[in-house]
Amino acid sequence: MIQIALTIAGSDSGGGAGIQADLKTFAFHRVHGASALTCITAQNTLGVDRVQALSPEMVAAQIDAVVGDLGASAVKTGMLFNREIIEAVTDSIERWRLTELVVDPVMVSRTGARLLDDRAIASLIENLLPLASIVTPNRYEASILSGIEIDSLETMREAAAIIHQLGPAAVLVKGGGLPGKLRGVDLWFDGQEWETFTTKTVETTNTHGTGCTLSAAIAANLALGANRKTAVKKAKTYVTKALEHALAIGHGTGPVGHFYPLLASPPSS
Ligand code: PXL
Repeated sequence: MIQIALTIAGSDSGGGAGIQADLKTFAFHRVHGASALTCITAQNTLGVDRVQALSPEMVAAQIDAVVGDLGASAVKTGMLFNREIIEAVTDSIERWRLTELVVDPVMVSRTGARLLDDRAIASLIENLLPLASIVTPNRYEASILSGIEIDSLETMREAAAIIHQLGPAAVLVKGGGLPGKLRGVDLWFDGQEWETFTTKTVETTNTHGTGCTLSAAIAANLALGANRKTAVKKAKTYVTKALEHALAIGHGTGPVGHFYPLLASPPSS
């Protein structure tokens, strides 16, 4: 039976991050992807030109339409943009009792565009994090959520412990961007077990969509029935492969190669 995963996230018109990355990632995993759009970005590999949010009612209506008919074995959230949308999403997740929830606490784009306003951070912490099965902050987001400056494995640990106290079942602090050996190290804490996941670092500048792709791949693996830690391990392997096959397109930071196995075999007619 085909599984269904739902992404609640923003659109990246350039196709590298956001909803577009999530749906391609779900398809790679042979999971049917459904989406509830939170906002539209005018965006390419060079950056975000413009953002327009949808109304919280429209976000909730999409979730209701999808879950009321198709159900969802796992859900991920990405760019939520403002407090009203976070409140609508939280309410829908509670109402539909969606339990396998991956929260990617997207805050700023690589080029510095704000993807979550300041008022929204408190709501994310208060309302959404306690519902999460796994929250996947990068170093920058983990600093904001924990109040700890992160520059080492030790400070990653401190931040993970604080974020876990905020209520998610598990925390994955991503070390991407840390200097030297820690660059490919992500730290897992579920309240009992600590684990570091290390993958080889891939030398590419085409990394757009990496975070979205990881959280979507975790959700896809959860939808397929993997336990949480295994879902993270498998998702990391997929992202590494997608980075190895990143696409050198556009004039800026190209996207990871979400559908890399298809690149090797042209479509048959
Ligand atoms: O990578 C974070 C992210 C999430 N969602 C959307 C984005 C981005 C980064 O640019 O555009 C829609």
